[in-house]
Amino acid sequence: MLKIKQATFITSVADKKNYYKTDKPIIAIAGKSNVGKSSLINMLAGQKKLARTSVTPGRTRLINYFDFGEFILADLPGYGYAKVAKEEKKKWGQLLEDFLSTQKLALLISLVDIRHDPTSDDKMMLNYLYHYAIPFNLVATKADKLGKSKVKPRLKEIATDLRVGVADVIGSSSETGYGKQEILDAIEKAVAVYKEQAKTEQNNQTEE
Ligand SMILES: Nc1nc2c(ncn2[C@@H]2O[C@H](COP(=O)(O)OP(=O)(O)OP(=O)(O)O)[C@@H](O)[C@H]2O)c(=O)[nH]1
Ligand SMILES: [Mg+2]
Repeated sequence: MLKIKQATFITSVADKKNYYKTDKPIIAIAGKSNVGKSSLINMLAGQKKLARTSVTPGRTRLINYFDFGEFILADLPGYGYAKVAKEEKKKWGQLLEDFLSTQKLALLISLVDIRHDPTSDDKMMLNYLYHYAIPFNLVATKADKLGKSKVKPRLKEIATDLRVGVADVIGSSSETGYGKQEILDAIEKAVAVYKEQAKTEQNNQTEE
């Protein structure tokens, strides 16, 4: 079972020249502004103030990297904030596509708000993931805002809407810690797969 001993902030990056290079597996966190990306990172770290959470969404255009020991977490800028102009949205799309095509990821965790139906941006995100063959999990955030009996049926609805298996959608709450272990389990699996692949690639190279 994966346990986080300590997590530290590494760096903020604005463009692809400076993407963080590491041998450790990288897990990225994506989702629209205000969905709870930074809060989720704090929950996983067991630290309240590791990633800055914001009441006013949609201002950060930076990728923030955190060292979690076994792996690196990348907090991606939020997308789809209603008040952001078209030009801004285009820039965000470019940044995201650059990132997904350049930085090799062990897993991308795509966040949606459990109370809302996935947006066209959420669906575009999934299309990128399929296109670049990036392993992903979906996390439905803010489950504490729903009555307990409503959580499971909502996860199913979200899975159907996004055409993914219901086992790929994890409910979570950064307020109560609900879903934390399930997310860590998904990360642990992805890290193991990533390391296995890296080993195979290395062996292939020595054989050549
Ligand atoms: N009730 C509840 N509130 C949450 C949860 N997660 C996040 N929030 C609140 O939602 C707001 C946005 O959270 P952030 O973690 O800053 O969201 P973000 O996705 O990082 O936002 P950007 O960085 O602006 O894209 C904050 O007021 C959080 O306190 C949750 O699980 N439950
Ligand atoms: Mg944030």
